[in-house]
Amino acid sequence: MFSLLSQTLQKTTNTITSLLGSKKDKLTKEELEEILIEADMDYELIEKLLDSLPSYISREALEKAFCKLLDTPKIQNPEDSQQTLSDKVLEVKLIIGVNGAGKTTTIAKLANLYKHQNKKVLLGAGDTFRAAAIEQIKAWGKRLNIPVLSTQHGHDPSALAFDAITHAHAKKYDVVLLDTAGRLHTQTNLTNELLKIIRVSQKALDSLHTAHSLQKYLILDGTQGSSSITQAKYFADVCKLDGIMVTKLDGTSKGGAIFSIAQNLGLPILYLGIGESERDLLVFDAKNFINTLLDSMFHQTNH
Ligand SMILES: Nc1nc2c(ncn2[C@@H]2O[C@H](COP(=O)(O)OP(=O)(O)O)[C@@H](O)[C@H]2O)c(=O)[nH]1
Ligand SMILES: [Mg+2]
Repeated sequence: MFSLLSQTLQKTTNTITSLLGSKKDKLTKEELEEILIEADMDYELIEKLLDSLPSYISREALEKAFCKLLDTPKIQNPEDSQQTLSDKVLEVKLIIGVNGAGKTTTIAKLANLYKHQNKKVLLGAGDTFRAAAIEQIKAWGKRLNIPVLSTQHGHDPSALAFDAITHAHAKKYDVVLLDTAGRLHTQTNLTNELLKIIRVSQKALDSLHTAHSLQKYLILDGTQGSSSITQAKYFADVCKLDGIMVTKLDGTSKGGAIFSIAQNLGLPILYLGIGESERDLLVFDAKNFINTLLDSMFHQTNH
């Protein structure tokens, strides 16, 4: 029986097992180094990790070291908050990232998830830069039967954010998922635009005099592996991010980059994108992730 996660990570784990030739009881530093390079952990982190390990590395030792890498400063996972119906909070989630990272698809997946948690969800078509982006999110809305608030191509996305929040409050929605544009070639514009969306959204929420939260989630393309860290840092510098979601892990052998992303940004990884449909979203479980990787390196132990 393969779990969804082990299916998703199959390219990464197959690469590891075939590099090793067979599963081991202990790994040498050279073997581990080669595996981690292939799995796209960034080299600085590989060196740091190898320094902390003995010459012959047991599964237990590596498990401990891996766990440490994913134990990011425990910023409370905003997705963990359990709300009772009596303390209704309007949650606004701004979805940020470069073009093609998987923002709009992830919005559809999150919307589907929240809908199944009986939350009333509104989508905001905030990528007004590309006409096709507005059509794309509208198509998802239609398919999932979730309303989408949109404006015309080229219009100010912060005005759309304001309208979506005001509308969501008036109509008693629980969650607003706001799409954003991801073009990188005009970074100053992107920065200013993002900052304005955040400012306007915060203002709109503050004026409502109701419990609310504004979260900023960064979407990273998993097929880019550790090379996505530069862009991730750019976004983290522009605004205080609340968490990361890594997409397209189904199509890559660069699963080791998850460690690099978590370490370099010090942010929780919340979800993994594991396909193109609305159901292809996995809550990130560090223990499970680590054990899946270890299973491809070591003989099974009885723990
Ligand atoms: N295989 C796979 N494809 C994905 C995943 N997430 C998004 N995609 C695809 O990546 C492409 C870009 O996604 P999109 O949501 O439009 O990216 P955006 O530009 O950031 O909004 C689309 O073809 C999606 O179907 C994922 O987790 N796995
Ligand atoms: Mg999009």
